[in-house]
Amino acid sequence: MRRKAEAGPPANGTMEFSKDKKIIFSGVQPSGNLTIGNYLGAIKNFGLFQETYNCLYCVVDMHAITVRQDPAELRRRTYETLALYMASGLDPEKNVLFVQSHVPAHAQLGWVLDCFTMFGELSRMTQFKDKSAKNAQNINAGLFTYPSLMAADILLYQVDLVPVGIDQMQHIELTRDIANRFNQIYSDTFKVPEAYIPKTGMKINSLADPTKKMSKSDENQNACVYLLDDRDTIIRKFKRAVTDSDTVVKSAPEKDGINNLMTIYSCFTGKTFEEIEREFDGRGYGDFKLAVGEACADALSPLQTEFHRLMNDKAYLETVMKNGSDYASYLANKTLSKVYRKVGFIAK
Ligand code: AQP
Repeated sequence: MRRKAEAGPPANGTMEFSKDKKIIFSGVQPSGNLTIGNYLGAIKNFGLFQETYNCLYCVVDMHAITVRQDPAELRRRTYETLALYMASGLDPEKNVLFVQSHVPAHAQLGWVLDCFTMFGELSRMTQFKDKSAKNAQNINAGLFTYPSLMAADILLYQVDLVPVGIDQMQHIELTRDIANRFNQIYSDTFKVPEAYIPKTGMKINSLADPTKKMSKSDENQNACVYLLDDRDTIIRKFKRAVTDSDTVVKSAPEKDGINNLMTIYSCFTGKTFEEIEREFDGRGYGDFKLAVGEACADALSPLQTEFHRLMNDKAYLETVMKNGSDYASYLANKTLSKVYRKVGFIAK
């Protein structure tokens, strides 16, 4: 599909949204090396929608600086996150792939929405409490107002559905509250979005402490399996995963470690918990851990090959970013102008 040359969508890209399709938006922070938690909870599911929805997927670099980042690392990870989106199957001809800081409307709407988000609401956000505890030396205003910027990311595009892991549910609920509040004051302006949370994989836990979420910013490298870990490292990490003193591969409420490994195995193989229990009947945790490691390494291998191919072609990644941000800006500015007019700003 070609874009129109007259006023309207930019002409340099290759895709244009269909009026008949609903809209999807999601993002990932380039705040560390991406883990299988990010993949199974979010990125793997993004590809499910590309034929049936209009999809926008963003690398949210502005969110990443709420925690101090090394600038060169942040730049590298921004390219890498985009390449991982594509290596996971997102076709830039069918999805708008872009970098948040390339579309100024995010920051512009973020400021407006800051003025429609309550201090008490932000204070209750679990992620703010967790990250402030982890970064006690740098509890900055951006960390606190992160959810208003996330609301702007979503509301700019009149989004229907946001695929995320369960940890982001509280932020989506706040986004809905902000949208409803604004709509009530100024009449309908924003679509009120729904979250899409996968049934299996909504929360992958740490291999070192299976009561905690696996997080790319965890300092313990053995707690996480990174998407770019090599096969031996993946298998070694699963072999060392913390479980319990039982030996039977069977899910139970108190067996956090085994439940987590069963979830991961289920996500990578498509097997149900009952099938997994049957497969490992009479075999110990050792056999099971090895099988989880192998299934994970097998699934990630083609993704890694494609990732390395893409990373060798920075110019292509930059073209994808540029086309994506041009089209995203075109869509975002429509909502932003409406918002500016409604709150009483004078049009330029
Ligand atoms: N462990 C997880 N299980 C399932 N889903 C997860 N997600 C993150 N961790 C898990 C989902 O991945 C998407 C991108 O997350 P993000 O980068 O926006 O930030 P996050 O949720 O804070 O992820 P991390 O890995 O914990 O990053 P850091 O350590 O930087 O804070 C989201 O959809 C998220 O739900």
